[in-house]
Amino acid sequence: MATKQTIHILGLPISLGAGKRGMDTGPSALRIAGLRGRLEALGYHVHDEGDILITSQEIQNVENERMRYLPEIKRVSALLAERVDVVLTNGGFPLMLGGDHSMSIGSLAGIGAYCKREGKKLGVVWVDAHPDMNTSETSPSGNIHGMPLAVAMGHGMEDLTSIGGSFQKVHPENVVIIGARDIDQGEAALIKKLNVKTYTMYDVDKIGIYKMMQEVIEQMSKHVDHLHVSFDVDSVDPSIAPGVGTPVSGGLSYREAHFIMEALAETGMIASMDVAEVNPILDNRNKTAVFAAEIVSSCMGKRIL
Ligand SMILES: [Mn+2]
Repeated sequence: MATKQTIHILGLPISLGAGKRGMDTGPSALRIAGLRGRLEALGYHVHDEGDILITSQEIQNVENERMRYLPEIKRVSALLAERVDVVLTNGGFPLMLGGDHSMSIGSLAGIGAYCKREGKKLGVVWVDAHPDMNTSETSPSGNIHGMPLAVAMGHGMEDLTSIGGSFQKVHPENVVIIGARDIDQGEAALIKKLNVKTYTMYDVDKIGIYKMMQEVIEQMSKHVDHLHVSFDVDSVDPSIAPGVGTPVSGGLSYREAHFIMEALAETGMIASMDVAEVNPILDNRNKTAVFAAEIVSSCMGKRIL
């Protein structure tokens, strides 16, 4: 077997972006689910860099109801961005464990900075029940975990869009959202304005997973040379993954989720990954973290045969 890339695990045990507890133990739950061993079994070297420490929610005040916990989220996102950039610059594969989906502000800032410096075109496959395209103006809750994809495309507060450098980290035409079924009004407007390719659950049902992934891969292969997968575990139906930040019924099936990962892995284009919103408080015997660890394995090339 050819020497495989080293996977660098970076944990961001954050739940400030959701404003509720639980996802801050997500990285531990994923490790307990045997993530490292699963990846080593695929032939990878794995370097677990541990977690970035986050100040407890209980000792912070919400200063801005439109952008809850902004100062701490901004601080740790900048730290994560720097570490992701270093891993990529040294030729490693960064695997980010969340934490709520605000984690992707930092990961995409770091990946975007690396790609800009190296002249690479970044593409993002966002697998999620939510498009995470709110801004401080449109968000009904002020929870920042509903904003990371907008931030990565340069929309939202300068505090966040400037992390990793003040530029658009990913161009909307190189973004695909899969599994969406809970979309706020402001998000729908921004999706239309930016023309972000969005496969809602209606589209998954209508097109079928195989043909849909052919389309996604065709779109990505045209322009992209660094493919990032951001997997929010709530994309999957809560019957499979009950332990998530924001469960929404009517999600992807077990096989649909794996097929998405297997099809992307086959392209050989995946260069970084986030796993977001594992919430052990709502879970049942760590079933959701085990599922998420299996999804990471599929994304990293595990095949049935
Ligand atoms: Mn999300």
